[in-house]
Amino acid sequence: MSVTPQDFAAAANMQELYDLLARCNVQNGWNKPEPSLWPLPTIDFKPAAWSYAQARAALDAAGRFVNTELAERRNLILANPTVAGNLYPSVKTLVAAYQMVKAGEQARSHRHTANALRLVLETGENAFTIVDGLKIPMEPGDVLLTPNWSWHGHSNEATSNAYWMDFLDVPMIHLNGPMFFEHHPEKVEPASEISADSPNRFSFAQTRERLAGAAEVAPGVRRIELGAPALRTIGLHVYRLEAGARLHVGKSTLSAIWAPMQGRGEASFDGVAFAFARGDAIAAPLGFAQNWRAEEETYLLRVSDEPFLTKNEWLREIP
Ligand code: GTQ
Ligand code: FE2
Repeated sequence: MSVTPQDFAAAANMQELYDLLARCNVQNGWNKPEPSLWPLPTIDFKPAAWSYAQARAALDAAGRFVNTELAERRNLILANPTVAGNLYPSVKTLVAAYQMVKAGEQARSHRHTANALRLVLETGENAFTIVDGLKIPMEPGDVLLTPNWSWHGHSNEATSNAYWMDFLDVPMIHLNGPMFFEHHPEKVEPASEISADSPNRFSFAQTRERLAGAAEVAPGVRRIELGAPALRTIGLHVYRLEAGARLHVGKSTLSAIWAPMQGRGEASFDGVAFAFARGDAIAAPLGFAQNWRAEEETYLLRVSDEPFLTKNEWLREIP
């Protein structure tokens, strides 16, 4: 029986009001076990790290059992283990994966509303990502973009396997709902033209050159942005630390995944330290101060949700 205005008028006490509200699918906003708003961000995702040496061996094993007929992608999702039951995001807003395409193999073309990028770790000559009909060379240290709804597939025409890292904003799409995905009608999109200077490619050579001319942001530390921003939802920055240099990053609402493009050292999050080497992945969720130290000259790619946060004025320091 539906609740009438007269029922509310007749309520004799608070409990009777609560009983009526429950029958209308309404929760009172003043007496809840958990508040809906609170003064400062809560911490759920914690820092985590993955080793490329381990991931590479896992991909080689997968290469023995999983072919590109069976798999849309031969990839390993870096699900952050610090949140109980988490099977997908690396940080709240982003996911990273390792992927391998064998020598002579192709990964079929598709498109999706998720924005994606790759950091190339190992390739022979003539490994390509095909983006909207153009072959983009994949060389170690390159960062390649596949923006929202662009066709993309991978074609490894080299004599050795190709390994890289993928980064996607899929967790934002899971939250907001605008998920679309389709296969290319021709399986692998035909492409003959090689586009080495595509706006979707930031070659490592060009990144190194730009960093050499960039101003210091801290002693021995330089930083550039790739694109402005690279993707609507994802910002890309590369930091170069000289041997022995340190980088402090304050606590903020930014969520990022860091990937050393070269070098090695240690990253410490409020006292919890991870040694890192080239190709590793380090999840830096919101709410942790970071201290990076380079043991040799080190290039770090930072993949973050900065454009998404700044657009909404949600990028803030956390005291
Ligand atoms: O290479 O297109 O790791 O669509 C996850 C989803 C890679 C890709 C991933 C993808 C891709
Ligand atoms: Fe994709």
